[in-house]
Amino acid sequence: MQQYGLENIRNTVLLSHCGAGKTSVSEAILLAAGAITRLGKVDDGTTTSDYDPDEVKRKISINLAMLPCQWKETKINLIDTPGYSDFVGEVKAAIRVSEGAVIVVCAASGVEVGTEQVWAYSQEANLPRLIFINKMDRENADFYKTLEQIQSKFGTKCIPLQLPIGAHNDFQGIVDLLTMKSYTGSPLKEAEIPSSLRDQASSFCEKLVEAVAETDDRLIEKYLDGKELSLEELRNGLRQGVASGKIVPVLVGSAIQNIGITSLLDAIHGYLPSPKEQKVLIATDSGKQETIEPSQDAPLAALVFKTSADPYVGKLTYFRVYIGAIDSNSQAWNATRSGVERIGQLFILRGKTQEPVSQLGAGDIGAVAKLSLTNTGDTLCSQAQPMKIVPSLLPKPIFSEAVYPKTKADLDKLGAALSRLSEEDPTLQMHRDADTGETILSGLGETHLEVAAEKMLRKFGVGVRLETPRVPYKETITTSANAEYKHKKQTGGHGQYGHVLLELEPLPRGSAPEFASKIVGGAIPRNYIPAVEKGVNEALQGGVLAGYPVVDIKATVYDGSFHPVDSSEICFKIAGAGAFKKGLSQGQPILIEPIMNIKVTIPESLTGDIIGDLNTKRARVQGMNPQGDVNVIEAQVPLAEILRYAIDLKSMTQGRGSYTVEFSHYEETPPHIAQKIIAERQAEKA
Ligand SMILES: Nc1nc2c(ncn2[C@@H]2O[C@H](COP(=O)(O)OP(=O)(O)OP(=O)(O)O)[C@@H](O)[C@H]2O)c(=O)[nH]1
Ligand SMILES: [Mg+2]
Repeated sequence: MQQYGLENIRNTVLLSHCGAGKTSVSEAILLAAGAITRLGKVDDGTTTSDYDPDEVKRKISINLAMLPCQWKETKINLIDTPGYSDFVGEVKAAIRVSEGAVIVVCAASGVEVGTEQVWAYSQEANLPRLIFINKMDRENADFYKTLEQIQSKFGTKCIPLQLPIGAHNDFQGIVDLLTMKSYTGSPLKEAEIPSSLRDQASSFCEKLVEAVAETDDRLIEKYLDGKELSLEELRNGLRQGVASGKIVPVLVGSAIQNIGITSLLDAIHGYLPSPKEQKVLIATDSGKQETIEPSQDAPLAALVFKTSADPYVGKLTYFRVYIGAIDSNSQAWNATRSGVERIGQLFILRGKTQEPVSQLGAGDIGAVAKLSLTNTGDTLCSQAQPMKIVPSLLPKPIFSEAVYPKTKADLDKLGAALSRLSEEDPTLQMHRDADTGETILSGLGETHLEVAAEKMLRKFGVGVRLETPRVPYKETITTSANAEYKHKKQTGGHGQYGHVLLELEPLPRGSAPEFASKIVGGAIPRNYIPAVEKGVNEALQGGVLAGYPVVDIKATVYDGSFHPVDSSEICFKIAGAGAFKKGLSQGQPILIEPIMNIKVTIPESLTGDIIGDLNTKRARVQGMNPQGDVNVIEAQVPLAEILRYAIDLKSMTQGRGSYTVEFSHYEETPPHIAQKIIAERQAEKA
């Protein structure tokens, strides 16, 4: 097995809007580098990357996939990611462990919402990047129009390294602007630059040389003196320009026709940085972050960035080594959980293929099965020199559905399956809603949860139905009321007797229920008062309107009577509950509903539409904060109106919007809406 030095590795993430061709590009790269012998196709479900049955079925990527290959003396750990926004957790994890990115743009669709999003993520992560304009063979493919969009969105630092020769059916190859050589055919062969492209190529070449010269004082001096820069100077300058983010080279090709793939490999190898050039970001004990130098000859530090739950192998842990090396059949210290972890056989993954290795060194990425203690985000290191590498920040769940098991057997396995699922995908969370009794699964969108449900069936054999969660309505009163209830029964010998007078008062929203006794002079003997309270507490569980829990209320027992023989605790409990229910009916009861604070981030130009829609959802808009070309709208809105907001917002903004939501308080449900809810509940009960 070959070990790679830090400078001979490129951890490279493929990013794009969904469907721009990341997976197809990755497959073409693996073939070009000799890692596979047959080119798989997304549409046939035969790619190395999209091997998961959910991916094959939907013809989209859902999980990040490791796709290592060797190019020249360098190991390229290509990471394919999903473009669909529900799976952004995978994208963020892949970005975290990469030093460079290739952003794939479709030559026919140009810059799309997802392109802007992944650009922003790689910007946030300070990730040096290349752009690959793919699908030049497609009808409507337009290199120059796409380039113009790229430059107007992301700046003129995005500068072509190549020009396409022909397009659509007639896409033949590329002109390399650094060498001013042209390559056509598959595999590419050197050819003359077509005469029709010569002027164009010279002018783009000049722009490229100027951009490269500007990255370095020595180069710009030479350039301004009118001296020619050597190819080596240009390549070094370009490499530095990419590393510092001053230049983003634009390449072009077609994954399906295998054009431009080897020059993309050359560019990843030649211009993207290696792990040696990326500092390691660690969290200090005081909660701050600092960076340290990567190194091969120091005690181990590796970050776990993904866990997958496999029904056969069990838990599979993906990690990237930053410092030192990790060995098969060894031990490591989990600094995040302060415990020793036994490390079994190490693997290199290529899609679903696992290749055993005895050691993985700094900069490299691998996997290990059946760790007991370790979760995504943890650092494995040496106990003598513990440290915590900063993991990727995960997006918070925004879309929830209630999970109902299909059968009794499914119910028994549900809890375990859900917890393994959220272990595998930390952007999935689950909890039990104590008010509605439902098990709630939350994630990043509808597709995310659908895929989770399918996975649950396929991997753990648990069948579930997903439904829109119930709203935890509550009931309360609006005026004080006095109520009396006498429980009296004479049956044969021993009778039953309990008699309670209660005063009910509304309390401010969010109060805990209160109970008090003002009994003096023994109208009810003291030992029966707790029984009255028990009765009240039971009656609190379901109100008189629609059986929702009763809140924000104080009950005071102030009078009553008893019978020396027939009274008992149970009689006073019944009387307490009876008086409470009567009092509720008399206290002008209302339904109250949860109100949420919502923060919606959208492109400025859509502000009117989004506010208009929020108004139809009974929202109160509380503020707007324009930030650049986006607007952040803050509002309060009833939970009942935004149960499917993730879907609404996606369609209103074509995926450009995002939001966060949190509980604020309870408020009265408007009467005409309350009537409907009450009628529905009654129908349900009947
Ligand atoms: N004509 C043409 N079609 C392509 C090319 N590259 C990809 N496609 C097609 O575009 C579609 C999407 O390709 P994928 O490789 O799955 O794109 P992706 O970016 O991985 O998609 P997600 O994983 O869903 O984000 C498939 O039907 C591919 O066959 C190309 O160079 N030319
Ligand atoms: Mg894909």
